[in-house]
Amino acid sequence: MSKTIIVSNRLPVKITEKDGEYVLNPSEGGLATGLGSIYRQGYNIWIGWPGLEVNEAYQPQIREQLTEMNLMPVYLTQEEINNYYEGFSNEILWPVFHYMSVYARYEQVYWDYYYQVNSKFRDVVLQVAEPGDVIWIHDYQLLLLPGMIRAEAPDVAIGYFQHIPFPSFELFRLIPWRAELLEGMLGADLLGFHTFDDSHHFLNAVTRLLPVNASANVVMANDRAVIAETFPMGIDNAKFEELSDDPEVLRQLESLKEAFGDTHMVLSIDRLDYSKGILQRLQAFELFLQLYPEYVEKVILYMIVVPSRDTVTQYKELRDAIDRLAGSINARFRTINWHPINYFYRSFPVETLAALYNFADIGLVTPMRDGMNLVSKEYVASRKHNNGVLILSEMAGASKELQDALIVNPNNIGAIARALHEALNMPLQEQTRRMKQMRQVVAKFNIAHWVKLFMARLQEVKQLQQSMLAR
Ligand code: GDG
Repeated sequence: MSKTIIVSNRLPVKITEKDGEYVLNPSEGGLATGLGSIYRQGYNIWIGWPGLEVNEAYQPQIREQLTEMNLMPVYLTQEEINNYYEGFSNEILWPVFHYMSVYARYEQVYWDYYYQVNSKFRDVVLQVAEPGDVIWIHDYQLLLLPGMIRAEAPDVAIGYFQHIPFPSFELFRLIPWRAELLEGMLGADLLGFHTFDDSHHFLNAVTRLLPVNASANVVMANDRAVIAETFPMGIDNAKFEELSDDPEVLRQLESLKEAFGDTHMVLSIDRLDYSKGILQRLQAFELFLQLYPEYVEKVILYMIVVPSRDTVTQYKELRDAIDRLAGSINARFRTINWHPINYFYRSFPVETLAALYNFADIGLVTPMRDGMNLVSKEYVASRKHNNGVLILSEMAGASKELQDALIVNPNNIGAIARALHEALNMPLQEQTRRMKQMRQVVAKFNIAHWVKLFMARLQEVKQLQQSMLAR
């Protein structure tokens, strides 16, 4: 019987280690939930790195525990983590794909490890893959994997989905190993991206860098038709709707009402990353207070930055710059009873996030570049009274779907400041009209829908190829 194999850099599990004891907990991210309907069934399986270096003596024991959860580990050494993950993935692909190529460091050793670790993933996949199986690979850490598997198992169906943007050719061409990366991707039968622009950029790069023929969204690679298409990812909408009525969320919502009363809350939630536009957002909020001083003591910016990669110099510098700017804005505008920015550098339980999504009058999401951006959709899904305003960057994939947000260019500080003013003055009727439209989109194109669509299309593409071969 054929099965489905999901492959991603990280397994959907959190492993913590204390005094040599390892504790495993399933992670609750949207992707893990969405793909749960697949990998938990029958012989299906999810392959990936457990997220930390596991002492060799404990590897068999953890493997056993993971097997019970239909998960299969790819163990990585510290050197592999440093060079394949921190290095090639996060210091080359991440910045270039987010249009921040000045941050890229094209080290040969990064490439060597990227190749080595992708081969390691291939070996683990091949231990379990059989003819007729469907393999779904996720994201930029594994660009070589489709090609590596195809070389050894020509008949399996391979899908690949990219969660981050695919940059324009002028950016992509900068990467020394650009052709090898594209050849790796073309091992898939179906390549999925969040937006039309991403798939278009991919197709453009392929036709300009490789000797292949392409027509519309079909690339002919070694007599195999490879299809690139758009699958905008959704969220677990039902979960956020349910959270809005959860007793713990309602309790926290009451506390927020007590603490902030009639003060308008502008909410911003991101991982620490230079692609998220956090400094520009702070500058815009400062300009807003300067342009519209009548809002002093009437508005706060509630800003959560979730720690990430902060041992890397650029991230540490960004964190310091955010600390300084938030501090200086608070020092400049604060009064005895009020300070304009509540800034947190840590993560919170999802119940707290849900309470904030419910409470905040404005969701402010202004990344410089973002594959999709799920926070914007979670804010919308949580607005059960159909009020509130979303301000959204045109550089986030989500802006293609959430067209009733106030759409801004995140580099235009003045435009963000004016959008804040417009949002605060938007009549309730207008808020409701916009929010209802967006809620319909988020509810319909949810994560389960996305998974179903991608899997169905992959089956279709595979059948199409087989019928072409039979002719
Ligand atoms: C990549 C792409 C694309 C945040 N803070 C806390 C917390 N979160 C959760 C949010 C949301 C998720 O993390 C962040 O998702 P994003 O989509 O905004 O961003 P990335 O992590 O960069 O994800 C992105 C995505 O892949 C999917 O394809 O949209 O463009 O970069 O779900 O709720 N969760 C909890 N506490 C926090 O403090 N529990």
